[in-house]
Amino acid sequence: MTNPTRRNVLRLGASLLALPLAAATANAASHSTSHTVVIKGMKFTPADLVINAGDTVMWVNEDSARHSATDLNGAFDTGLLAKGASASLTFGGAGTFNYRCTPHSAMRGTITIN
Ligand SMILES: [Cu+2]
Repeated sequence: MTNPTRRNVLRLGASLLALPLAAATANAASHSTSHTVVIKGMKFTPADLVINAGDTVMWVNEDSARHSATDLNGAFDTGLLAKGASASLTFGGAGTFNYRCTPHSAMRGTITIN
């Protein structure tokens, strides 16, 4: 556990935080869940993830190549993650986000928040 793994904690931008916070907060307090998306073999697994508002998604890169999870509309960007690095993001409101890896445009994923 002495490996200096880089870990980013991200928050969604102002536009998304403006979504109903009361509902998201109540949900987070009662049954917030953490989900992991593994980046390996030049793909996101699971590529399509359905979560509840208030849940956290952590992307972990297990490839030698550096990858990112970057929303197509600019809502979030993990930045490039080296092998073994991870980034976490908490989603506050309902919606669907389509994201890709910045250097590898064929790598695609979606996060759907209920
Ligand atoms: Cu990539």
